[in-house]
Amino acid sequence: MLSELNLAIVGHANVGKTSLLRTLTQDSQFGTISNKPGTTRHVEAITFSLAEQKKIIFYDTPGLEDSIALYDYINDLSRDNAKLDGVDKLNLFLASPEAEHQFEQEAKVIRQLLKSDAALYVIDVREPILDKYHDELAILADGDKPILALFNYTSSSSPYEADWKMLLARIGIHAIVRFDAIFPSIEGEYRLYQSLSLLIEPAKNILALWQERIVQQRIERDQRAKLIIAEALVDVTAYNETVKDNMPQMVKLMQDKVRGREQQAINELLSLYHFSIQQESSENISLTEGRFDSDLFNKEALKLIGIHLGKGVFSGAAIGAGVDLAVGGITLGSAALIGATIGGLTQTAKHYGSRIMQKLSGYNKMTIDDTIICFLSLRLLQLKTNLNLRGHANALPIILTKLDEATWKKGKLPKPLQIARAHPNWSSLNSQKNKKQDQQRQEVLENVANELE
Ligand SMILES: Nc1nc2c(ncn2[C@@H]2O[C@H](COP(=O)(O)OP(=O)(O)O)[C@@H](O)[C@H]2O)c(=O)[nH]1
Ligand SMILES: [Mg+2]
Repeated sequence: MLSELNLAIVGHANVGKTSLLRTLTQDSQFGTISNKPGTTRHVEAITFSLAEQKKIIFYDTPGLEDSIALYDYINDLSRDNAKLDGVDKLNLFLASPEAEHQFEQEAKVIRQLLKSDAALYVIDVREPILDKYHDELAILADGDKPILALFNYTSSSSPYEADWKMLLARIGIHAIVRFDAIFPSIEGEYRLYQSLSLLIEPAKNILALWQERIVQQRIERDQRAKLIIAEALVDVTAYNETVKDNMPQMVKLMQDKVRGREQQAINELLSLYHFSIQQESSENISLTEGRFDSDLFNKEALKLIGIHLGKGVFSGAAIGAGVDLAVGGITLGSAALIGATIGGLTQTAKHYGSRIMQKLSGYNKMTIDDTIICFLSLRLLQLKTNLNLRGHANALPIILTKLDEATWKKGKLPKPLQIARAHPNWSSLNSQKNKKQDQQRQEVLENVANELE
């Protein structure tokens, strides 16, 4: 049994080696990915310590760029000595002057291959078989290491898969798995490690521990994500402000604080899952450079993910006191009194001023509307679902899809969250100083998190 598994990721430039490693290690920060060949210039190791003092070490290698010339060079070097086997030939090459010059990059790959226990040979199956791939494989096969071939880019089918299988078989490589580094499937990953375990029997134990660790990491991230969301929801639900003379200004202040709180939760989720997102998009609700494109207080955005609110809700009737979107997602005090003022509130913005203030005298708490809190929860939950399934080499924008019918989207807060309404001191958005982190708040957080299934 091995105590340490050294696994080299090899293959031509630009076939997705670095992408594969990001996906397998669930870390989008690893290495540099680019559609320009030759982005990875050195061997880069990433080590994971496992239980039972075992280790797995992945090596990302540069692409074998000039394999045709290298193949000829190696054969020239060993021409006069028919007794040399593959490993001898590679060592002869590594000791030769060109290993430091013309083939410096290729030498790094071969050195790493010889030091590793096995190699994953990554193939872009969209490519037809060219001479350079043939020569590259012949060189790698000389290393006499167990090689698992990985067909990458398999999310769409390729006419060349059969040709690749034939070429691999002729070189003695029969272990093949299909995968996609950008759109990985859990089963694909499972099959990958099963195949490796068969190929490198002594590493079976390490591979099992590694898989356990990955599964455990998924579970922990999901649980932690729920708490991050619950905390944001409690903060926003418990938040209130006292009505002052200038209500539109107060509404804006509250909206900004809640937007900021949503952003904080998004940042925490992205960092929890080790994602950095920088791409652009304009579909549905998408995340651009780590921010949702559409505003939390935007009525159209609610519709986009499938929340169709009846008129009643918007006018405040359906959810008790909710004047909500009429004043930008902020709910005012008491149902009875608000009921009397709805006419005035929903008509035009100019009613927001002191005239309303007069009508509201005696009712001075402003809170965030249930609908907005539900919308917030859906946005964050959708983001969590997306991050749970997302490959770490995927740099495409995150787009929230439409939702199924659910209580949350009908604009009703779950019971555990409703409790937070009565505890303004639980909210980090409130300026009250006595933010004691009491036991009950912690319980509510956990209960809310449990509702987030
Ligand atoms: N669609 C798709 N694109 C991929 C896949 N693997 C890599 N890419 C893209 O191919 C390009 C090269 O990937 P990279 O990991 O840098 O390749 P390397 O040179 O072998 O390390 C990048 O633009 C990746 O986003 C895959 O499985 N599917
Ligand atoms: Mg690379």
